[in-house]
Amino acid sequence: MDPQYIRNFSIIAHIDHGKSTLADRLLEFTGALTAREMMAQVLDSMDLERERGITIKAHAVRLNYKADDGITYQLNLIDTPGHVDFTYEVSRSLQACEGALLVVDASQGVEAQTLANTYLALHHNLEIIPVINKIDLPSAEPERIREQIEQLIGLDASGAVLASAKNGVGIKEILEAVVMLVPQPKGSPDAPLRALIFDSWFDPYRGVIILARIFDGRLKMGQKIKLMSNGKTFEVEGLGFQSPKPIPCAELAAGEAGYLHCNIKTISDAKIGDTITEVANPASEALPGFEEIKPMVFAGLYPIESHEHGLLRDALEKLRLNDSAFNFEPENSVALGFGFRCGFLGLLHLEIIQERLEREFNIDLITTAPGVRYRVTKTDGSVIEVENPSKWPNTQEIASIEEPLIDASVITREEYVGEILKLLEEKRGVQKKFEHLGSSRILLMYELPLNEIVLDFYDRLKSASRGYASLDYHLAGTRVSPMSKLDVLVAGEAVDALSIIVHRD
Ligand SMILES: Nc1nc2c(ncn2[C@@H]2O[C@H](COP(=O)(O)OP(=O)(O)OP(=O)(O)O)[C@@H](O)[C@H]2O)c(=O)[nH]1
Ligand SMILES: [Mg+2]
Repeated sequence: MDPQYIRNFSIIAHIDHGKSTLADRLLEFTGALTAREMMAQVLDSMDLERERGITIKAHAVRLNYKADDGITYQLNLIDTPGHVDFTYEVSRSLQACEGALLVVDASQGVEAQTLANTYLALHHNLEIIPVINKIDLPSAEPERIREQIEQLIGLDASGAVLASAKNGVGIKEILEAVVMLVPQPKGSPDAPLRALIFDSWFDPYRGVIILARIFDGRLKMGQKIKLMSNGKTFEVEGLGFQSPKPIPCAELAAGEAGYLHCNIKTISDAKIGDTITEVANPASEALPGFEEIKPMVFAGLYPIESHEHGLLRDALEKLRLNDSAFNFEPENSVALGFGFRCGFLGLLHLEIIQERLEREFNIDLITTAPGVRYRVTKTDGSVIEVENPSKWPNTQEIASIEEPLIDASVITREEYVGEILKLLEEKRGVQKKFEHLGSSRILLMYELPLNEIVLDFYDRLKSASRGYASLDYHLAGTRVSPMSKLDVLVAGEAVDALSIIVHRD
């Protein structure tokens, strides 16, 4: 299709502000799904997503929309997760788009991830269209939220669409805004092929399935393609787009997004962020990829029944195929036997993997206390990274220890600030900013050790604020701290599985 008639956009928001529900309405309105096929948050296809009502993975779909100008546009929409653990999904999705719908709950207003995701979108130079959602709620204050968006984010919200994703209000206005305001994709269908891999997963029958955004050139059935990071070549065996059912097509051209498979057997060959080009007419330069994501939180997973160790390894390998953010290596413990040390993006990610193992693979698990990765400089000058208390060096061998830090922002109401400040101080936080946001809301920015938020921080924050606090954070370097291994003795003997790393204080 002529790029002039293509619009690529993401839906971003704080958790639960209604992204997936809005996606439902857009699918329905454009006729991608009939009322009979429709169910709530239809793009959240994983069982766990449906049960918990949260989005974990980003989902891309193509819609056709006949606009008021009489032209039918191709809209490629990506619904994204709102939880901070999955920010990398948002950031990848944004790189495949020229615009973003910024959904803000009309009663809750701007929250921590609203800000974080807006900054991500601005960083990618996207056109941002504010949508004030849930105006059907009795507590909705759309005009106040409009002011908030202007003051806090600095976006012009005079044209913000007032919507109720639940009741289907404002849907046409949103689609018109997308068509009018989101820029058409740049890039030329006649240039050498460059397609960005922004997601991939493993299908037992077809091998790796890739989701790609075509920036230049054309991707065709039967074409010989090359992955620019490793030079490996493949032949395109399947090509199409999701609508949301997979619909095969013969060609994807510059500006479009879709899926392809080409008999890739190992998921690590189709790296997310890599550029696909054509063997016959290769591009000279790869597209800027993504920052590699690294696990931040580590815990040991052990089967309760020791004979299930092999089963657990198989299950972890399967999960890893579709979740490159997660890693594991074997470890053993005197107390718990054979298990795995696993790395996660955060606590929700840990919880989800654990639940999937128990539910999809039927393995009962023991999980050790989550911890973080430290950089230890030894007295002999060597530097090691330690995320496992059982690998902690002897005190005499340690010269210094660096622990990972995060920059955290908390948005809350004035009346809870006292309690929250107490909590942040107790967690060894250093205040960076204390800002009144108007209408008795406060933004707190703190530098905190990552180690301090992996145990009970969320629960404590929730009870300190009665649920009226939102948190966002990202890694922000390290600092030297007197950390120490704490052993727990049972009947006079140290139990390795109970050891944790703590601050000396
Ligand atoms: N009253 C009302 N409720 C809504 C509206 N839109 C969404 N909701 C409800 O808000 C809750 C969260 O909606 P989702 O669409 O799952 O929100 P989300 O932003 O996709 O959430 P995450 O993907 O977890 O970040 C659900 O219970 C929806 O039914 C609306 O316009 N009005
Ligand atoms: Mg969602």
